[in-house]
Amino acid sequence: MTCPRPGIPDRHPEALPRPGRPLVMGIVNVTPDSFSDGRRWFDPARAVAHGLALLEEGADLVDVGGESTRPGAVRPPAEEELRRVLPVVRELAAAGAAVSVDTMRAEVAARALDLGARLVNDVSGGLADPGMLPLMARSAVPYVIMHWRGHAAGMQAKAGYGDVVTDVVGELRLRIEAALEAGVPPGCLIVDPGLGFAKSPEHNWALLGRLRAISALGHPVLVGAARKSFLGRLLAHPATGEERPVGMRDAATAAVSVLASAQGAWCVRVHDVASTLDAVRVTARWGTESAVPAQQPVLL
Ligand code: PMM
Repeated sequence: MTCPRPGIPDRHPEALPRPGRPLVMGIVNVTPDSFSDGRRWFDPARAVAHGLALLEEGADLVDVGGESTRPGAVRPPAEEELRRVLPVVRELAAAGAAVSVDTMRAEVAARALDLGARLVNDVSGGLADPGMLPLMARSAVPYVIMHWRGHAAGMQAKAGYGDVVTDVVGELRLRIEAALEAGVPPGCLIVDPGLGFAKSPEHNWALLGRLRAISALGHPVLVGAARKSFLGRLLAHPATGEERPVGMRDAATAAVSVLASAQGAWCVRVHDVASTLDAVRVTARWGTESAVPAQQPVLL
């Protein structure tokens, strides 16, 4: 399957990287309130410097977002999201980076694409903004559809499932169908189980353990486990029960990256690029049958 962005053939430098191993997407949160790095990169100049540092570490893509999706977060107005994200996308794209924009808003996605973003990462899978799927149909760029049940403010109350894997696969299938109906080319679609989004730690572990059920949807899979609280809980202090602090979850994140890669993930989205890049390189060299993803989307 290909994702035909007009005028950009497969091997064009603007196409996404294709390193023969799972891609590593570095996170640049231009937010005052993200759980893992809120406020650290809120200033645009610092966000750009951080994005460049991630590229230096070897990130294949940098994912720029201006809205925190931590449970309970309040949405910024669209103007504010644009103000946060656009200067950072512009500078990183101008520096030659493969930039992904993490947004649920069609207007933000459209403006970021105009400035050179190459991928749209929509955690709502097209549910938050009715303009998103038509935009993706017109733009024909790689588009991440994540499993989502509602905005951060009330999402944890929606974490009720029969069998979480069956339910998530079924709901992702509906979003794929909606995207195809809107005219998004099938080769542009990437799917993501949405770890932590209306999910308990048990739900996240079940989804990771059966990741192949997500790849069976027939699209490349992106996994975003980095530093999330289910890892903090797993690694809680044995005596006090206190969650492992956010900044001390990168080894566990790299372990998830290894196992997700071995199950055929196309891309892992992480804060600490260096550790995960080493980990996926080892996995690819190990030669597990799927450490080189079977499904390569898109322009690649
Ligand atoms: N998680 C967060 C934000 N964006 N995008 C995708 N595709 N998948 C995710 O799991 C995901 C995401 C929240 O994590 P952060 O605050 O560390 O960015």
